[in-house]
Amino acid sequence: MTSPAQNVPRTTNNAGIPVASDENSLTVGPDGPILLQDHYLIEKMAHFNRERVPERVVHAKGSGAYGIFQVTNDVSQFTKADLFQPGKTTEMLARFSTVAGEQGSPDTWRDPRGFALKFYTEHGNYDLVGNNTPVFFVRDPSKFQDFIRSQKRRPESGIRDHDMQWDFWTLSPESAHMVTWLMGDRGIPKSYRTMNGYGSHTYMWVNAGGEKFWIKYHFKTDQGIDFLTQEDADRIAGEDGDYHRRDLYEAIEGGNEPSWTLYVQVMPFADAPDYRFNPFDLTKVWPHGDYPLIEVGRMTLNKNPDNYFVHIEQAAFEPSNLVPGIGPSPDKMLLGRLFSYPDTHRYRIGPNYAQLPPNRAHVPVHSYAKDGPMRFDPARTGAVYAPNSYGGPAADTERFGEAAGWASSGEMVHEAYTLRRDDDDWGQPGTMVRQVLDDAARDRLVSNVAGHLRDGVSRPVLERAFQYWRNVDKDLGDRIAKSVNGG
Ligand code: HDE
Repeated sequence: MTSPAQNVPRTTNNAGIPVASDENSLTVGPDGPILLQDHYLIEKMAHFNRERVPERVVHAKGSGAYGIFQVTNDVSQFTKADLFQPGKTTEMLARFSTVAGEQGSPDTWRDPRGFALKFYTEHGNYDLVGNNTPVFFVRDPSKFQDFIRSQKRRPESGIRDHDMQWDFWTLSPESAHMVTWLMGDRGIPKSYRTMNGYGSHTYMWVNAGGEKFWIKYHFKTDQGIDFLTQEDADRIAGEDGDYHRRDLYEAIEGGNEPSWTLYVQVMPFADAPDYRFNPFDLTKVWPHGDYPLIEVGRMTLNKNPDNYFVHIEQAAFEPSNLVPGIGPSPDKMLLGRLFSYPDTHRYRIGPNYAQLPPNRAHVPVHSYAKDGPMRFDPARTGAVYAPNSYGGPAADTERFGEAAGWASSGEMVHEAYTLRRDDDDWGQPGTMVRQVLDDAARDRLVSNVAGHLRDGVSRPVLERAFQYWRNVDKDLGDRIAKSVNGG
């Protein structure tokens, strides 16, 4: 038996009771059987077996930090949300992630990146759960699960498969805009610090007078956009799987605090019905010529979490956390997400997830929820039901109707959005290829797509993929086909 080390606390079990050994279990004689009454050994084994919560079904690998959001411009004419009022500073949490990879997957795989934000406002938590792309692959929540399965692993082998990916994409032309982003430079950011973030969906803002606007969020990196080539990303994936996580952590640790400037595009409420394409379709961007960027403020990440699991793994973002002055739009994807996120948190973390440090509001919570697994904030004392005559909280009836904010009517149908004049799937990605990308970026796009297609995509999916790209841009499609066919 060694004598206890000096100047360190004595190990205890989880109940705070000092334990007799850090290294040896309790046995009958040094060689003898282990005794069931070694409750410390049993506690260690049992707790270890329960050390994980299920990883996120998408966006499993991530990194995050705390920070602040400071308003730099007066947008109070568009929203009454307290975090966007002039002079305001609000504490916040950000989590960036890849999408398809698991917790241990390399940071530099080609993938969209999550850009999830939680603002601890005076009216509770406002979550803006976006990506580093302003658009998405599908426009109906019913296609999301199928889409994700096509990007993940084959059922029989557990191996990722480009054939599945292109099969789904080429059968879903609405994906073309997002796939053009994904296969271009933005598909592998150099670091989380050098990518933009987008709310992606259209949201509704409401000002103090009750006037409504449609808006889109753009967080532009103040570090400047930067990307990795496919070759560099492949090499780094082998050398340092945590390349982006390390970069973010070390930058903040070294006082090099990354920041993003927030802009919004604002569409007058009345413009939506007659706009030339559906302004709620998540596969489309709003041209800046129609709706220019308006500066709102700056977010700065200045504090690493002191425990990754507690603050980042257990962080629970939910698009349904909308505060007064901000509401959903009729975007079907957004409406689907309003259900999905709290549902996944209840399963993944537990029904009392909102009490955990990253998720708890920074203002008093007057909810009538009580009890349940792992409850540690006592439920309210006094009345635990409403209505009551004993001073329990009462709803803010002035908010009645605000959350919806728009009207709709019609038969119940399983149908896609009604098409408008410019509602085609190929126009915007084509414009991006021809007018936004320069020659070098176009060359990399051809090379990235051709490399991806060469890796396990079979005919006829391959032929469909060539046509898909010809639909985006004839010349681009021809170049991709030539490169893959070795012509
Ligand atoms: Fe998500 N998504 N998603 N998503 N998503 C999740 O929530 C889902 C979508 C995004 O750092 C899950 O906590 C559905 C669009 C981010 O913790 C899950 C649909 C955008 C994160 C879920 C979408 C996103 C998630 C997995 C289609 C960008 C990570 C675990 C209707 C605008 C947040 C979890 C973090 C995570 C569902 C589409 C962004 C399963 C059903 C579009 C950044 O609930």
